[in-house]
Amino acid sequence: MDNSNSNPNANNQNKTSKDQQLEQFTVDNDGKNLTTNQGLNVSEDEHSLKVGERGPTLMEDFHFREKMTHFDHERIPERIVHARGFGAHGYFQVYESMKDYTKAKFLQDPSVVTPVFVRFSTVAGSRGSADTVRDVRGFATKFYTEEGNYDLVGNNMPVFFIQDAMKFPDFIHAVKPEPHNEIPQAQSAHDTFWDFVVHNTESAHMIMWAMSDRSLPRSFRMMEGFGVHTFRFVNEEGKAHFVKFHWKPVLGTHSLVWDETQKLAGKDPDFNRRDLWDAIESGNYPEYEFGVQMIPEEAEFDFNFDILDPTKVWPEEIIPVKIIGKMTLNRNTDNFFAETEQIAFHPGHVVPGIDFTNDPLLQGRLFSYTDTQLSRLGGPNFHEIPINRSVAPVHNNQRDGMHRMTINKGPVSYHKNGIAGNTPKPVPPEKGGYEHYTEKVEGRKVQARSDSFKDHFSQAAMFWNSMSDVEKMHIVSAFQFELGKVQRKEIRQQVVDLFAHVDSDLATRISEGIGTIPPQTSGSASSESSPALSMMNTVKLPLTRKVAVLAGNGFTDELPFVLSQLQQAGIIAEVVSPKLGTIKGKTSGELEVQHSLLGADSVLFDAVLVAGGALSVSELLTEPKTLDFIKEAYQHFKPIGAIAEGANLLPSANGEGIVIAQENEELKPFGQAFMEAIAAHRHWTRAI
Ligand code: HDD
Repeated sequence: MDNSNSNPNANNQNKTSKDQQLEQFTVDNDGKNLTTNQGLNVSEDEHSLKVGERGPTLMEDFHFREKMTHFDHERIPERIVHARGFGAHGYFQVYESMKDYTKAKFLQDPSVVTPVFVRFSTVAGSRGSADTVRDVRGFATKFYTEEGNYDLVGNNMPVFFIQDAMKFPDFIHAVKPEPHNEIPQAQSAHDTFWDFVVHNTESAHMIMWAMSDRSLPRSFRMMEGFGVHTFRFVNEEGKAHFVKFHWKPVLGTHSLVWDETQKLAGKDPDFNRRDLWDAIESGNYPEYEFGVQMIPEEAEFDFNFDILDPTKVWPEEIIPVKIIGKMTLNRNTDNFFAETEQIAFHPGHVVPGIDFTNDPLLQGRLFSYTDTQLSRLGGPNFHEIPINRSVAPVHNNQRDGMHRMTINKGPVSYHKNGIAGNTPKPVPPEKGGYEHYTEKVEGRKVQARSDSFKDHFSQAAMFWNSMSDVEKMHIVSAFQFELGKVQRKEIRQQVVDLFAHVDSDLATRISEGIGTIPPQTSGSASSESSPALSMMNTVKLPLTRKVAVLAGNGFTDELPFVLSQLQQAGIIAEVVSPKLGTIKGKTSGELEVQHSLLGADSVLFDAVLVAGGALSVSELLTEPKTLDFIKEAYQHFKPIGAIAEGANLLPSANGEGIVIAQENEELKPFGQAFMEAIAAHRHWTRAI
């Protein structure tokens, strides 16, 4: 990916306003004296103050006490959900003015660069859990706009488990480790989760997504994002549109294979965060296009689902996604805690031109987020933490509280006042002050749910109908794996019975092998399908894919040629060999070995290339892991290329995604075919 011309951070002049603001708070300790927090130079940092060399230790050692006290308080409460996350800085630009639909300033002018910070996360696991567990991924974006911070706090799935925020604590309690023994960590494969599902049937649609490969993203860079709720765009004239937000990754949407994710959880629990970090460090900046689906207010009731129901998608074939801009992530954090851990998102952080709807899930979220920051970040001044500061100036009469940083001058801290000329003063809407949309609302106070929210199965069936055979197979296996871990047989049966309401074929297939009675009814809750829901129909590009090049001393000359072909296409090739160091070619050339076979695994790569040369092949065979490495890549449906004798190590000489260069064959077409196989991501026909 050539980002050289599109990076506003490429030189000092082009730093975003947020980068410049953060710089004021950034401290570089390199080459500096060691001091206490009071600025006193410290002369001794290894030995506490004692009476004689063998003690006792003295209380008087203020540096020891300060160092220890700070250490003792280094931890803050982890997020109650989405505890494990990883973030990066970047910027957003709109492609064309959206002024017909919204007055949001950051969506008006393509030349305006809006700084962003994005935090990706898993939901259920603790902060130290593995990246690749089966889970929904959070996709939260903070836009530092000139009108204040706008937070789009979404997920990588477009629907949610529940329809009313009242149920959120129950749902989270059910999915988190069970309270009596705190088992299992970061997994939904346990009794309480599935007990919740069968008793809260509104979750059926989201369960289909959670059991699909969407739960196993190959990379944060290859993951869609969704605002989930229906929001509102409001333009200068006060005209409103209902709107749903989408992030579409430029690299396409791709997933791992379940067996691979489980192995990765042990081999590299940081797989997704390392991938994001490395991509940004190497200049392969992740890009996501921003899309909106819009429905004019008058059309609110034109659909066979309630557009305010967060368990429903708006099928893209009916309401197209208009692509309106692009986000690029181009800078890693300087400090994980200060930035990624302390960032505080809130769906209620909006700007003029973006408003809420009456979605009862969204309404509840509007309370929860600020509330959670109070205990997580220790008080009401978390907006002053550098990563949370808006780039727009902040002036109000809020005062004091724990950890207040701002020094507000003067005697006035109230409105209205005469002493300060009644400032800070409210700004009228026509001058940019936020005005809530004047929606007309009437009705009785009730604790109930609209009948229009009560169809729990049609879109779950639509999702199932939209999947390819392989995707369906993975969904069934996921259900079987999860339910296989459920101890209570009656819950397993209830799940089968519940999903019989979605699609009897699905339920019958789930039922096979989990000791339950298959459904007695047949049929499906919907005959509709939406091709946009299948990941098979996504963008397929070889860019930034990682290839393990298995080679030993004596590799033949074709290898360097193919490697340069791959490099030119933006593919990352890393040499794996029995030993670290360098390996020599049969006639010429030398290659640096990046991984010894001991430390490398096929699950860490997207594809495998085996070098030619009888010597190289026999050296590879001195390490028994070589054959397992290739076999595992094959079982995970990955593309495998081999040059000449290298083909002898393959478990199969033909089949989808297997590309072999015979001796003396022209190499260019081989390289091309291998790259196409890499772009295809996985070669699923091996499974059928
Ligand atoms: Fe939430 C965090 C996304 C429903 C209450 N949520 C949180 C994060 C994401 C989401 C991405 C992590 C943000 C970060 O990286 O710091 N949440 C969602 C989506 C939902 C949703 C897409 C449904 C459409 N959430 C939801 C409900 C409630 C919450 C219904 C409660 C009423 N969520 C929280 C929270 C968290 C949070 C407890 C935990 C940490 C935090 O906010 O800052 O307030």
